Amino acid sequence: MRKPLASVPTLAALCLFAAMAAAAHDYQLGPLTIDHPWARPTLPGQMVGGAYLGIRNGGVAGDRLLGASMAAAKVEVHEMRMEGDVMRMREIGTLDLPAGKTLTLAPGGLHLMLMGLKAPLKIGDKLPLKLRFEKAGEIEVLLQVENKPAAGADIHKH
Ligand SMILES: [Cu+2]
Repeated sequence: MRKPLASVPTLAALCLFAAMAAAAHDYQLGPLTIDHPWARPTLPGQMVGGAYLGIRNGGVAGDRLLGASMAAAKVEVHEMRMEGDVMRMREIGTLDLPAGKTLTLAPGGLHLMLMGLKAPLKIGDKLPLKLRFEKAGEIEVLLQVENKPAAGADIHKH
């Protein structure tokens, strides 16, 4: 007699879940979910880098990202956008997080600018990054250095 195969899909789902859990990492701070903070690797001598993450505000009230800091660099919130045919980057002080919305910092748009890097960011590095919010307070997350395709392809969510 054959064993019932009912458990196979369950097992496959579990494996998939485990694989996703290993690739993605997120953090909860009150109503805020901080999704997969990551940064691009940098070359030796490169003083600046970019860091990215998603912030979902699952609460009923708006909040605001006031800033971020880390030991390895000075961190500023930047926005990159096309003005005519010129790509411009500017510092924006804080980021509004409306209730029920997800804000995504990704290459080519909003990002955390890491300035004055003391050492190159290498793939596999995990760097503590402190995020400061107006209402939810502070949280330390790990910035994972990895190569991701540009253009908002969110591979960890597939
Ligand atoms: Cu920038």
